[in-house]
Amino acid sequence: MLRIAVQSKGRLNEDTMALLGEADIKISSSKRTLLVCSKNFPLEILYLRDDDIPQTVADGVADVGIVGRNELVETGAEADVVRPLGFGACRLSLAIPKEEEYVGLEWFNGKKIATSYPRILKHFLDEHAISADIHVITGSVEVSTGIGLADAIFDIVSSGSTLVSNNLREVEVVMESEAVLIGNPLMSGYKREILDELLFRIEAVKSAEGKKYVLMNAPKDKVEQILAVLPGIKSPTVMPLADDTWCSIHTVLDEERFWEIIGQLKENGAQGILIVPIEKMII
Ligand code: PRT
Ligand code: ZN
Repeated sequence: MLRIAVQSKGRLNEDTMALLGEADIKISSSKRTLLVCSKNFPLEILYLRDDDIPQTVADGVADVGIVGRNELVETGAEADVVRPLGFGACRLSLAIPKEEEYVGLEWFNGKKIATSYPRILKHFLDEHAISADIHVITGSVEVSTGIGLADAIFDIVSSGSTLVSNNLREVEVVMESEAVLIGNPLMSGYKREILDELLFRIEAVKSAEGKKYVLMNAPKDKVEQILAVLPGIKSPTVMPLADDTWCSIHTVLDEERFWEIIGQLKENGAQGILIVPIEKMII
């Protein structure tokens, strides 16, 4: 049995549970105790606060965990990053009152900076030989300057709207973060095998993200032009139809380029274009 530590509630919980669900790992949602066993995969789910996940994995109390890279780095816990997961994207930034004139990093010399990430901030300031007073607070960092608690803040930014509504301006991005799958470096061979199976499933889910399966009928004399506009994973599949002047073309398309490509397919005479969602893709 492999034990995974996940955030019990909060920003990463929903995407984490959705990822496990898409990997067909069934977890009873009614029984929200601290530790829940999957019904169809050798996985135990340990629900924790995100702050506790890195150390729990480093100590081997959980074998793997899903947490923001920012938390992993801040705790300094000795856990390996097994795989970035592509959700929970944010950055750790320095922000100052918007009316202040920013002259560069020296602005922070002698200033008081409020943050919940003192370790990452100290490392950054030391690296740039800036001497500032780090004031640690655990919540609502963004109000610190408004109430006179600090001159600047160092906090998580995602859309930036929290900074704007607190009259702050982002001046330095110190670290980019996203949710990562972390693992205990000393995991047994048996647990590693389960982790490999979990990774295989995550890979299949992630490969299918943003992709559509597209089928269309095409006049045979236009197949070459149509194939030229299809990026496809490998070469698209071309199959004969009962009417031998037509054929059927199947391929996989990126959602992002989708409408642009469909337009070109139609111009080249493709008809009956079907777009089908892809659940998993094993490359
Ligand atoms: O209860 P627990 O301790 O488990 O949760 P928590 O309250 O400590 O963390 P939570 O759930 O808020 O965040 C978990 C993780 O999500 C973080 O460690 C980040 O890796 C990631 N993440 C992604 C974010 C954000 N985006 C985010 N926008 N974490 C926090 N925020 C906050 C930020 O602190 C700020 O107050 O949102 C505000 C900024 O958002 P914008 O969009 O206005 O810029
Ligand atoms: Zn937390």
